[in-house]
Amino acid sequence: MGILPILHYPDEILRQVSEPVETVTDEIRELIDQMIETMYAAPGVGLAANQVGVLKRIAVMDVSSGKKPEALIVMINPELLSSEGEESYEEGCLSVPNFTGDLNRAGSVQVCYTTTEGRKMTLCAEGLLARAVQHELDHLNGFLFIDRLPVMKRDMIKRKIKKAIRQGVYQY
Ligand code: GNR
Ligand code: NI
Repeated sequence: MGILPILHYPDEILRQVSEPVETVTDEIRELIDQMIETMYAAPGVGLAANQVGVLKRIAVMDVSSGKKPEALIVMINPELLSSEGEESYEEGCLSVPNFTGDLNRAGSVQVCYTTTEGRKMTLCAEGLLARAVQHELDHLNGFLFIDRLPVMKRDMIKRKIKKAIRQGVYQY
């Protein structure tokens, strides 16, 4: 067990497309345990494996932020089956610390995935969980929420991060 360092934009690892998990080995389960610990420590409501430098299609989520143990969801090889509606919500990301932006995404989604036990599951999500699912799926495909912001807002965030890096007050 242990908390893993979270990669920050503009790390190129965050831009790679992650590979499907073939079999859920002990090594994968160990990684998942560390991802869970890292997500709760951050704290965050979700975490994708590439945020801790592993290019595998794994995401963990808990929109109760650890208040309800049963709210923890581990998705291996998640696939979006359908999405419905549109909602605006203020989104943030542990890999883009200190910046948020309002984003339109589907209000509800249906997603299938493999569980830690190797079972296939289908989940219907709405609200913050639907938001987190779409955000984590983006990570697995090399996207960040800032890519979906209006160009003005996106460029402003990128400029501020560049400046912060120059000043040595932003670590990545
Ligand atoms: O902790 C997180 N909060 C959040 C808020 C709104 C929309 C998405 C998220 S996910 C984010 C954690 C994270 O970066 N996961 O990849
Ligand atoms: Ni994120």
